[in-house]
Amino acid sequence: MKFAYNNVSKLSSAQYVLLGVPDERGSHAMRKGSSLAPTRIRRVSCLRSTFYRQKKTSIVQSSDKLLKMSLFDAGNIKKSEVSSKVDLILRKNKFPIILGGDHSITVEILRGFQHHFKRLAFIYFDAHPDFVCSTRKYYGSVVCDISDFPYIDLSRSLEIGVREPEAEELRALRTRHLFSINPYHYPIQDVEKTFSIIKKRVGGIPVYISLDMDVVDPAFAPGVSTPVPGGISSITLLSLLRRIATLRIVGFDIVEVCPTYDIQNMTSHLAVKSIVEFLGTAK
Ligand SMILES: [Mn+2]
Repeated sequence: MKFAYNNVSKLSSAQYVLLGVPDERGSHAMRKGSSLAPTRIRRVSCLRSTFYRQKKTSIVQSSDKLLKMSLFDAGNIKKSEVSSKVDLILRKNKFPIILGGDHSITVEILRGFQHHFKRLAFIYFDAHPDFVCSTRKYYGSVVCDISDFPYIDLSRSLEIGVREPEAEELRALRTRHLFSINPYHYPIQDVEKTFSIIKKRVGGIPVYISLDMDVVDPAFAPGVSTPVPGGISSITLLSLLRRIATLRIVGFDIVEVCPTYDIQNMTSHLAVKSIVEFLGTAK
């Protein structure tokens, strides 16, 4: 089953290319199941976005931009294929949207960016900094792993929603000068203010968005591998994505959705809505 908004039959005619990576080998979480997310998110996208009005209609036509955009769902791929596939998508001037899987997939995605950008900022939505450097190549070391890439500019990047850091990660954030908007110290729900900070930080250079669904409060997104209370609401996330979509965004991933712990697929619904709102407002 393809993502509901798939509307072209080949990669070359698409503006956006969606890929699923059903792999959770990089996760150390007790809760298993994030490898089921790409398939579940697609199925949920079709459930909600398809309805009957005279005849079967395939998508909710919520904006002109959404109607005009072209998206190709290229299916699921192996983690080992991610960087070369992303490289190919970028070589063809397309925009990659990747569904994980665990968060370590982001490292493989950004490896695929290396020949395309001299300088790249990231916006990292996550309850955790993922900035462990004492252990590497797993979902807790993503930021340390990607900071090895010379084109990643930590001084222009930021994390949003971090509320359960390890001591080692707090030190890394400080010494490596990675900015973090922490919900204990800052009202992230003030979307305009938050966006003005984001814009000041990443504005003017190409930006990659990584969305770990555990940034959202478990009340809105219970189906994640490592839920942490005190997260942002669905509407805060969606409003921020709509603002961020107007910047120079060059890629987007959604990771750590864990369907086995979800309630009525509400986390997959939010994942679909996140993509749709992004597509509906992106430049
Ligand atoms: Mn993460």
